[in-house]
Amino acid sequence: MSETLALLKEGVDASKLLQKAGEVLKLNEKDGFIMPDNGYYDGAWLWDTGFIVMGESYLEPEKAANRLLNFVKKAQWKNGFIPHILYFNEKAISHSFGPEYWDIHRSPDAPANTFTSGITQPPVLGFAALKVYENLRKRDSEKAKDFLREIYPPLLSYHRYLYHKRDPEESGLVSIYHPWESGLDNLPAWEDVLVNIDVTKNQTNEVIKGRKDIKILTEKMIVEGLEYREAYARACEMRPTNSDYARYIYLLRFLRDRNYDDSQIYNEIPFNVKDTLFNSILYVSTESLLEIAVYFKKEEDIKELEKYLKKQKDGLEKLYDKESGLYFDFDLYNQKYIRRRTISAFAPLFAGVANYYQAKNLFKILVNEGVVAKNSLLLVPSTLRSDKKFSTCNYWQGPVWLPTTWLVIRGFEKTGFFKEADLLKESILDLIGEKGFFEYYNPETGEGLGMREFSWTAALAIDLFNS
Ligand code: 9WN
Repeated sequence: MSETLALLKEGVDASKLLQKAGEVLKLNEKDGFIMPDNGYYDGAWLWDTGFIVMGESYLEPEKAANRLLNFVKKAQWKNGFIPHILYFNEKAISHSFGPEYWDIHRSPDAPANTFTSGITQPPVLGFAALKVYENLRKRDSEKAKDFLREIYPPLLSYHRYLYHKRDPEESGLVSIYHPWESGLDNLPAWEDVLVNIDVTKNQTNEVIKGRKDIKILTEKMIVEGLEYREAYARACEMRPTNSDYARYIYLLRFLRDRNYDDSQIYNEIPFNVKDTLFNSILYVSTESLLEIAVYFKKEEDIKELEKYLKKQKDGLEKLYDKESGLYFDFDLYNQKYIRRRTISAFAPLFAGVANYYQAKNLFKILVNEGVVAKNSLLLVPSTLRSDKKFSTCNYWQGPVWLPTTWLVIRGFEKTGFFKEADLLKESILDLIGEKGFFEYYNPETGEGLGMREFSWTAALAIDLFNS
């Protein structure tokens, strides 16, 4: 065990770190929501919000419950859909593409007077709600019950939207329409699908002008002492490329031009993927909804939710590839598996779908092909080293992120690999203790990358410390 962790375990640095984590969440609060960081990401993101309220619920459960309720109430569309960004107003100065790009009010389902994106993100809200409930119950069981009663119907209608509109062929697996919906924006897997999309030079040039993310990141590094050219080069190294972005915008327009109407989109969109990570997360959130339905004795809902789960489990099992020992996403548009070595391959552990032998093998792969940092602790990279796109600093192409690390830790726990899960937990907490709450980290040097004082890093550290 490393020195930092030993200190953390003794409770010396732990209390400091937890206090600091709480401060990060406060720092990033705006209009009653918690932004991913202090302003670069201007809005409330879906899966960030889920993870954030889980961590916050250990500190201030009532606040966390209200925050989650407000997010869902404000962001949800009339057809149950929950978007990946809730903007605070029409003029959000987002680092990327703001409300005007989405123009969501073309859809009759969009909420009036609210500005959101038109795509979703990994549906963590079901299990996040259950965690918030558990922590609130310790303080006030009546309030906890009221929270559950209020959050259940909108979440059920979100899941119904996903199971029906995103899986009309009833395969059990729901589809995503955009790399941003996966939450793992530039995962190497997506390049195999995005090749379907031809973008012109003009379209790429137009994107370059709109890339506030590179501009803001460059300015931040200049403030930290780098020269313009170096800062700009580093910013480009850490983020998706211009041609990725041109394709993101192509897909965004594809959805917008069809008024976000799934019946016009599903069979035509060139990015239609049965994503392992998205489906594993949905599976666990549906299990949580089932638990709530049982609690409130909702007989019809119980049958419905059990049906979704059974089909989805069968679907997830079909994504297993015996030869490599990994789970692969399925590209529905091109009818083929996407054989890339990414963190999504481990997500069925979290769903509890991977069996003992698969889990054992997955851990072996992580040790052999994952990244062992210099202090010999084991970090979970977003893309495995053996994938041809592996990079130590480019966004989801190798760097270590908290949400994916958390999913893998909880996944090994679910399959009974507690020692292995503990090693991963200790490694990541050690890294955070040493470096602080970064957006992501270089898996070899541990260097913090992207934005600082990042909300989900702080929130999930709180969760990992507590359970
Ligand atoms: C696009 C907020 C979000 C995360 C995503 C992460 C990144 C946005 C971007 O930041 O995505 O949605 O422009 O980089 O990839 O997982 O939710 O933290």
